[in-house]
Amino acid sequence: MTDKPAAGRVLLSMTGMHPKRWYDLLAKERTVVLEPDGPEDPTIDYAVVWKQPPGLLSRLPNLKAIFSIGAGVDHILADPHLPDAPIVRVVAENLTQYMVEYVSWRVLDHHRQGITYRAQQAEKRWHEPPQPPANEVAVGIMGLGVLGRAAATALKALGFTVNGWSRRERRLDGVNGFSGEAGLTPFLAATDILVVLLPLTPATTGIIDHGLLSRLRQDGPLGGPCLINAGRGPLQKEADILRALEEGTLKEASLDVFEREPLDKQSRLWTHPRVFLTPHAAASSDPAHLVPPMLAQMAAFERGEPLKNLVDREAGY
Ligand code: NDP
Ligand code: OXD
Repeated sequence: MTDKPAAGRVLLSMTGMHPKRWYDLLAKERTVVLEPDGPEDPTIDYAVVWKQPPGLLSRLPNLKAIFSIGAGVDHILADPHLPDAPIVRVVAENLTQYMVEYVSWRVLDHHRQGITYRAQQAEKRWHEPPQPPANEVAVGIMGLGVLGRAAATALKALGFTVNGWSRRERRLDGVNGFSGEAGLTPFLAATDILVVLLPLTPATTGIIDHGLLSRLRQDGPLGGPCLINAGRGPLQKEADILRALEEGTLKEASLDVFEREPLDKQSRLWTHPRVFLTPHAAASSDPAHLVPPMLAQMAAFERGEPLKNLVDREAGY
C-alpha cells in the first residue's frame, strides 16, 4: 500500500533509456507506474515519455498531459493513435547549457582545424596552416529556437559572424536573420559552418541533402563548408553527406544524430577521416534537472495554472 493519492498518477514509459532515476525522482511526489492497469486505465493523469509504444497513451481515458523527456517531440508525435492531450516539452537551463557547450566545441574544432592538426600529430608533422579570425567565419544556425538562440549568443561572444534561419521571421541582436523557403538560399550562401538545431517535422525531414549542402559558401575562409547536426538524424541524408565530403562540396562534418540510431556498424561515417561522431549525446536529459520542473508543472496545473512549454501540434514542434 502507498500513502500517495490514486489521483494524479503518472505513467512512465521510456524506450532505449533506463527508467530508474526518472522513476525514483517522480515517485518522491507521485504514484508512478510503468504499465497501465489493464486495457484502459482511468487512474493515470500524466504520462512522462520517451518513444512510448504506439497506442499506449490512447489507453488512458483521463490523461491530462504528456511530458516529453526531451526537447524534441517527434518521438511522441510519431504515434498514430496519440490522444488529444497537451504535450509539454523540455525547456531547461541545464539542457540548453549542454547544447551550447556541444555547439561551441564543434564550431571551434572546425574553425581551429582540429581534424588537420590531429592528422598532422599522427604523422609527427610540424606545420601551421593559415588561420582566419572568427569574425571572418560565418556560422549559420538552422533553427533559432531555445537552443539555436542560446548557441547564437555564445558564438557571437566568441567573435563569429552568426546567421540564423527560422520558419517565422526572428530578430536576435547581432544575428543576421533569414526565414522561410525564400530565406534559405541566401542564408546558406552566407554560411561557412552550418549548425542544425531544427526539430524533426514533415517540413524538415531530409532537408540536409546534397542540394542544400552544395548551396553553402564554397569559397569561404576555411577552404570549404562544415556541417554540424545536433537536431535529429532524419533531417539528414547520410548518403548525400558522404557524397558531398568525397567530392569536396563539404569539407568536414560533426554528427551527433543519425537516420537510424545506433548508427549501423557498416556505415562509412564511422571511419571517414573528416567526420566526427557522437552517439546522440550533445545535450542529454538529466532527470535530476528535468523531473523537479515536471512535478512543479503537475502541481501548478492542479491549482488551475496553465501548462508551460506546450507543443504546437500543427507545426509539429
Ligand atoms: P524550438 O522548438 O525552441 O525551436 C525550433 C526552431 O526551429 C524554431 O526557430 C523554428 O522556427 C525552427 N523551425 C521549425 N520548423 C522549421 C522550418 N520548417 N523551417 C525553418 N525553421 C523551422 O526547439 P529547441 O531549440 O528547443 O530544440 C531544437 C531541436 O534540437 C529539438 O527539436 C530536438 O530535435 C533537438 N535536440 C537534440 C538534442 C541532442 O542531444 N542531439 C538535445 C535536445 C534537442 P520558429 O522560430 O519560426 O518557430
Ligand atoms: C532531446 C534529445 O530532444 O535529447 O532532448 O534528443
